Amino acid sequence: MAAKMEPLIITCAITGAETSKDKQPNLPITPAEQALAAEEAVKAGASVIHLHVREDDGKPSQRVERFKESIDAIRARVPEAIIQISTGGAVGESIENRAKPLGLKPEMASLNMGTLNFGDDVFLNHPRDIVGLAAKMKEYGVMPELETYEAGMVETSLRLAKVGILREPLHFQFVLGVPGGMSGELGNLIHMVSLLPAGVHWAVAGIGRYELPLSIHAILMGGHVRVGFEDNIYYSRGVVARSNAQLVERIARISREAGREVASPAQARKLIGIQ
Ligand code: KMH
Ligand code: ZN
Repeated sequence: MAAKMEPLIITCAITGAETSKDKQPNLPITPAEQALAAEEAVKAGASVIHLHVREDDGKPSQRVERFKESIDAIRARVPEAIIQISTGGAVGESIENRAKPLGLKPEMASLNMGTLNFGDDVFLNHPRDIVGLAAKMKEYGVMPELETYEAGMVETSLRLAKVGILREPLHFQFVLGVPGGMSGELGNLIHMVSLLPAGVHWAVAGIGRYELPLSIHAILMGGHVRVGFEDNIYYSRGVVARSNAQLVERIARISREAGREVASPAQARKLIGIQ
């Protein structure tokens, strides 16, 4: 690798709202399972845990008490992890419920920067709600991660940042490969990155088969990486992954082999600007 790059921040999206146990039997659902998955992921090299919660029957939930249970369980096992709660929830969740867990004042939360078709559904993010969530995050001292599924959402983010709506420094997550958003072809990632002012941090979450190639490109391009069962349940074609940690461990290994260190949670806090 040519220039020395900053350490790689690996985020692990351990559960998500769409993945089911029938397709991925190792999906962590309960707070205890999520805590174990988070601990294993952090040991394997993750520093950020992107967190959705489920009820015991597997239904996606935005219940504050459930988030608190999971956060407490994760903290007990792996206090150093950066916990990033989802304000996206599941498609169709009310904006009120999506916002409520921000009251727990996590270090980070996702902030979805626009509306898109999401498979057969519509993932609605009204401009008024984006601004409302951003304001709450500022008020509670929560660092937003800007979830951007196509290039217009990157431009929207920069426009909102210019008028002071977003807490800075900006931290982008390019989510590529959702049917309805931009695909995970390399040209799309390159275009997204080209829109950013110098020095702005970005990561990529490649959905399904895009996860591994986009992660490898991000490692080489100086970006950061998200993996996990929310985005991809396979280790390789047709082979279901054993654990979230298995996916993290591969990324950490590839990064180190390519000469790029993997960030500890403390290093990630500094890079993201939450410390
Ligand atoms: N479940 C997706 C509809 C986020 O966490 O903020 C949205 C999502 C994004 O997962
Ligand atoms: Zn999510």
